[in-house]
Amino acid sequence: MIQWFPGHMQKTLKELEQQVKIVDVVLYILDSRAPFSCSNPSFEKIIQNKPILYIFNKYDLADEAKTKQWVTYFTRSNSMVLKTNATNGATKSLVQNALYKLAETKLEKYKQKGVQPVIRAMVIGVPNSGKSTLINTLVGAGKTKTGNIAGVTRTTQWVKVSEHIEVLDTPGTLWPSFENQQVAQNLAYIGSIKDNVVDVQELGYALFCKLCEMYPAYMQQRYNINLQQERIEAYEAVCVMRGCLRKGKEYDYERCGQMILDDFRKTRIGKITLESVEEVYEAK
Ligand SMILES: Nc1nc2c(ncn2[C@@H]2O[C@H](COP(=O)(O)OP(=O)(O)OP(=O)(O)O)[C@@H](O)[C@H]2O)c(=O)[nH]1
Ligand SMILES: [Mg+2]
Repeated sequence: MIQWFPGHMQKTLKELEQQVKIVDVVLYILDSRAPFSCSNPSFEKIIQNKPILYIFNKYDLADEAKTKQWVTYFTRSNSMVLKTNATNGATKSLVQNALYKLAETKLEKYKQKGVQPVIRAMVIGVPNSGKSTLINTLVGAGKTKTGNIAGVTRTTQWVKVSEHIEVLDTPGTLWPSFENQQVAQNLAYIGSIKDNVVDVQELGYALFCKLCEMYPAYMQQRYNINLQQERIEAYEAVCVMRGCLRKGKEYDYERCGQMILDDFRKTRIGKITLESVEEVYEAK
């Protein structure tokens, strides 16, 4: 069972409920590799009827065809969807333009008075999805701390992007319990749940099995495996080929598991999306 809901997340959710009252737009960051799993049920109550800018971030790491389907799935009224690589400078104008579009009513109202108002946006999303990176790109400077592990940002922070845009950076938040452990696993695969609260050996093997089903050609190419074999045998063959062995030639499942996770996260296996729209519809 994967479970991770530290105190600072609970505190953040409470704070978001307050901050949302003064924002014009909610910037909802999703990791393109698992956009459904990144949808936090706790956010629904918080967002209420504020306009939403869904950001499909890290789309440079994801399966393009599946991202397209997910974008359609998330397109709804009073919202916009953008695909981004938050580390890329070109993202700045894309996001700014979308913010202005979503805050059109406010802009119009103030225009009549002859002033340009400040647009306030709140950035929310699961840990490690790229919230702080996106803000730094919008500002064009390292205003917030970023890092490739879950839980880097610990407190909320308003950041001035320009004279007319302010954004709130927030700590990545999850929810009190995962009803669906597949969702929890997907979040762990993409690094939104810290590796030290999961069993890396189990997680790595589960990812191996999942990818053999979803992306057999990529797996064959990367690890030269025989997909006709039992999964565990194929996995042990990878342990041997990659030198993941302990003394006495025992399989080092943990090291192999970590390697699979790293390979996936660094797109060495390929550009992968862990869930499909069809799956979600079938589950409904
Ligand atoms: N390839 C790629 N990497 C990205 C992208 N956006 C962010 N990253 C990387 O993802 C990691 C996490 O980014 P952060 O901005 O710290 O994530 P966060 O959502 O603020 O995380 P928390 O503060 O823990 O909630 C960093 O190593 C970033 O460089 C992207 O679009 N593409
Ligand atoms: Mg952060």
